[in-house]
Amino acid sequence: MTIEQEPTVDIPTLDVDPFSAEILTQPYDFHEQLREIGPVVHLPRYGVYAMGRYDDVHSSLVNWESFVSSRGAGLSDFKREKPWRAPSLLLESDPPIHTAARTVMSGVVSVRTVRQLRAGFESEADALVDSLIERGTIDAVTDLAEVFPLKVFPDAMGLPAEGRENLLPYGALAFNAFGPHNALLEAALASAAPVQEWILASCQRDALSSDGFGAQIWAAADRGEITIEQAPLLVRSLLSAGVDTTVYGIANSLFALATNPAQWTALHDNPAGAKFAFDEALRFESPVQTFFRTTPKPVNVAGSSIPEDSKVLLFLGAANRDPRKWGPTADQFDIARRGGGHVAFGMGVHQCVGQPIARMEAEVILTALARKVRRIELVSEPRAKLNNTLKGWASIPVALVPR
Ligand code: OVM
Repeated sequence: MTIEQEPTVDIPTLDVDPFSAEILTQPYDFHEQLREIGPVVHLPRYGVYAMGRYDDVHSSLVNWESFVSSRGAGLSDFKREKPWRAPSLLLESDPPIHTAARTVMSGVVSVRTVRQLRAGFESEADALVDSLIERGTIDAVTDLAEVFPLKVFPDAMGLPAEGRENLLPYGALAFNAFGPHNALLEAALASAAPVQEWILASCQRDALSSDGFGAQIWAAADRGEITIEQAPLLVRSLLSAGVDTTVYGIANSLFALATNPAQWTALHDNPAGAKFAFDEALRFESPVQTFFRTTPKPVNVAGSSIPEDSKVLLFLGAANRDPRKWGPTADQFDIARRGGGHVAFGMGVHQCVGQPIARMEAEVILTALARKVRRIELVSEPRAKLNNTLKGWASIPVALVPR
């Protein structure tokens, strides 16, 4: 190790593994420790720096020149290690290369294109919720949060029906791969080969229908806005980031609502509040807990100097519960809060490009539930789902009491 890589003396150290099963399932005490100990903390376990305060996480996300993405948004530094797949043109790039890709994607997943999908999503949501109410007791994850996005999103992409079971394992792999090479990543990699092959094949023009997001990306290549070689990589971004994230976001919303009955009642009384409930749920239990950046130069954060070539772990989930930003009730789920301003979608040039469709999916399914379900009650212990980046649930058994 060279001198520049030693931690700066005034940066405190935390001898903790944030990717251990304990912290992945119950991160909030650790988050508090992280925020309280200082603006920047060194984690010797991985030789990285970390931030958990809202203001510092926010400023670092916005400062793409000092905190670059082109060396990877995970623990691995692409300058030193070969990435597990070809780097994403969106997530793992910096301006100006990032800009052309981003511009195309913002056009494809725009508020306008998503508006056209809304009515179709609403009828899917109504039908699903009706059938679940009929059953009475369901699993809010496997019967609901996984089912809805896995129907509407691949349809909107223009994917064939066959092989869609590969989408969740691929997302799980991609998000585990941002973390260390631990047992979680090992397990995800073990069965990954056929999954990766299906995803790769599904990014090609002839695998996609002529009217979906996939076709629109290929059309942008035909117009010369991106190259033909870039088109399948951009399709891959939507398939990587577009499924698990929404499944976790919907499941986490349902967990928060089911365990806070007064909040469910408030939503049932005013289903139009679904979009605010979703933002508050993303703040309260952020599906994407962390992303890394890399410092191409030394950088000063609130008086702490982070050395050049450092990996920096930004705790979105900790920033979203920082009492400095959210006040003394930061740890409470309150749909009246108006949690806008959270960093669950990131911030700055890389802020989630799929946001319009993610928000619409969540709003539509939560609205259908709010209208039709008077109470949602846990019937047995929820089971956490472990992932190096995503926080959420494998199972949330609930009873749905119709209105
Ligand atoms: C990508 C991407 C973007 C955001 C998240 C992500 C797997 C992937 O462009 O491939 O997670």
